[in-house]
Amino acid sequence: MQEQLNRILEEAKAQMAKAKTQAETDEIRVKLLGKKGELTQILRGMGKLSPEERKETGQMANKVRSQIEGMLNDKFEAVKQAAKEAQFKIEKVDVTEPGVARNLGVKHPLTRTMEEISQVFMNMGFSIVEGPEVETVYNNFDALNAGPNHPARDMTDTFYITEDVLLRTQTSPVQVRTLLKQDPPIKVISPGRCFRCDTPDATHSPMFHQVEGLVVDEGITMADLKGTLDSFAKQLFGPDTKTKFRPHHFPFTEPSAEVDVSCFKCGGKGCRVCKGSGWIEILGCGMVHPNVLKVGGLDTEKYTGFAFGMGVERVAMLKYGVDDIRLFYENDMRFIEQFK
Ligand code: 2NM
Repeated sequence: MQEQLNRILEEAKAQMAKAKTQAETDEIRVKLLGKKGELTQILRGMGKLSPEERKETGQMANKVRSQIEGMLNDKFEAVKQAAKEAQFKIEKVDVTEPGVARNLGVKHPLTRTMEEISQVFMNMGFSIVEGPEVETVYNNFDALNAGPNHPARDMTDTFYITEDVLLRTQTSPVQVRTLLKQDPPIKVISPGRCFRCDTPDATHSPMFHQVEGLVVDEGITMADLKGTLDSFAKQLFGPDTKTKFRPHHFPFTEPSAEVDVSCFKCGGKGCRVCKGSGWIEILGCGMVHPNVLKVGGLDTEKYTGFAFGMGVERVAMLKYGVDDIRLFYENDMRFIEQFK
């Protein structure tokens, strides 16, 4: 029986050396020490022994048992530690590995330009107003002092939906709505889509974008107009930008002007962008015509105002050196992704 015990102890040592996982050590524990385990069987068979033998064998069996238990516990801890270290190895973060490049989207160049223009005016205290792209003929033409025979009303220039409803040809009807709704002081810009019956080419598109502005209060003068637009040009094109106001004509303003900025590419010396002149036409403007102010029910002796408008595509083409307006609408990612 003592021999058997020694054999069990040797076997336990051998098996334990092979065990690699917690499950394997548990298996050994059950096989040797469990209810039906080898050691348990031996202890059960001790009843048949003489009292002396029983005492001696009992002591030995207990010693073997506690030896095996000690070994099992050591092994269990060692295997547990090894498993933990293996897990740490798998989970290790190598901070020197290169990152995964994420392909981020970009804002469309027109959205970006429109936002840049809007931001400059917001910084100067303008609010943004929006209105419908489908407008009344009244808001788009009559209220803006375009006489009944004004050429802009022509069927061939304007998308009419009915006799009284059209796709707006500019965003100024939004300002008419503002005049009808709000008392001075008024200081708004209206960015948005416009539509004109044009055949597409490098500089024309039947759908395009504008940002127009309107300021109305007591004592607004041409000096406010010039100061505001000169500051705008410097903020959008750089602090060295100069402006030039040339007389022009619009039905809704009197006097009216077109504004040129000194070429931001060559600084005024003359290049391809400014076609050698050193100047680039950027917007139209003027003092709001009394007939337009009257639409808002304003006393034209008390209130005056200025207004302006610019094409977003034109600004974007100049700023980013785009030579064909149609590129903005083709959604070719090779074009759009260049504006990162
Ligand atoms: C332009 C040029 C000049 C303009 C006028 C108005 C309104 F509604 F106040 F009459 N809004 N925008 C205006 C004036 C627009 O675009 C080239």
